Amino acid sequence: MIPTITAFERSPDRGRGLARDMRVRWALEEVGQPYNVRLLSFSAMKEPAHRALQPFGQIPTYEEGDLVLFESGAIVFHIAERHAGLLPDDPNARARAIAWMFAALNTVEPPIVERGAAALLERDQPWYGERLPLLEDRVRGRLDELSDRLGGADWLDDAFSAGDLLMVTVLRRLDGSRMLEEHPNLCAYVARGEARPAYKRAFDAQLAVFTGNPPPG
Ligand code: GTB
Repeated sequence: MIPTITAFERSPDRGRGLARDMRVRWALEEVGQPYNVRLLSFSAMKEPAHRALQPFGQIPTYEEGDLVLFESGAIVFHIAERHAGLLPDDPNARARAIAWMFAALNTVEPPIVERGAAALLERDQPWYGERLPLLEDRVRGRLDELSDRLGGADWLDDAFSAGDLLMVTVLRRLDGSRMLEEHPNLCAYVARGEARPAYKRAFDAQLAVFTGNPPPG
């Protein structure tokens, strides 16, 4: 059964792979699962037909036979559970990889999203200049801690896992902020993720939505 995911018809990032369908595409590419993509306009995302799949009117969603999923983390977890390659077989290593999935989404992503939302939506507010350093300090705190834990390792817990996949996509949202560059090991970590062939295929596929040039094959 070929799953279908949803993605932006016109991504505000102009195909830089920052929208959350990227993590789902990457997971599917890592496990070698072909997939279809249904592109949605912003208005279609808010229609009842899409809200029946995604209660908050967002992308991505995942449809596979009778199964409909939303939340990118839940979708990546489902893919990792059903296919080899994204979670270790050893039960303890598997549990630790899942902990890193939650850490990416619950501990590291929120301050990054908060900062991004402020930069996008609050820039004209008189208090923006005072608020931004506070938001950036929160991001820096998390990056310091993550950098300390990663140290000189390639991945967060031995082999590459769905935890790394999510963490790399979360850190990529700092693109252009110069905050990641304060931690060379985190920059190298993100670059290692981006160098994976599955990542490149996923990136090219979502960029093609923006350029209108689908990758060959
Ligand atoms: N928790 C949900 C999940 O993980 O699936 C969050 C899903 C979500 O935020 N989806 C966004 C969306 O549909 C797209 S990814 N937004 C439209 C809406 O809420 O009305 C967030 C995103 C959007 C754009 C960029 N960008 O252009 O850089 C980056 C990230």
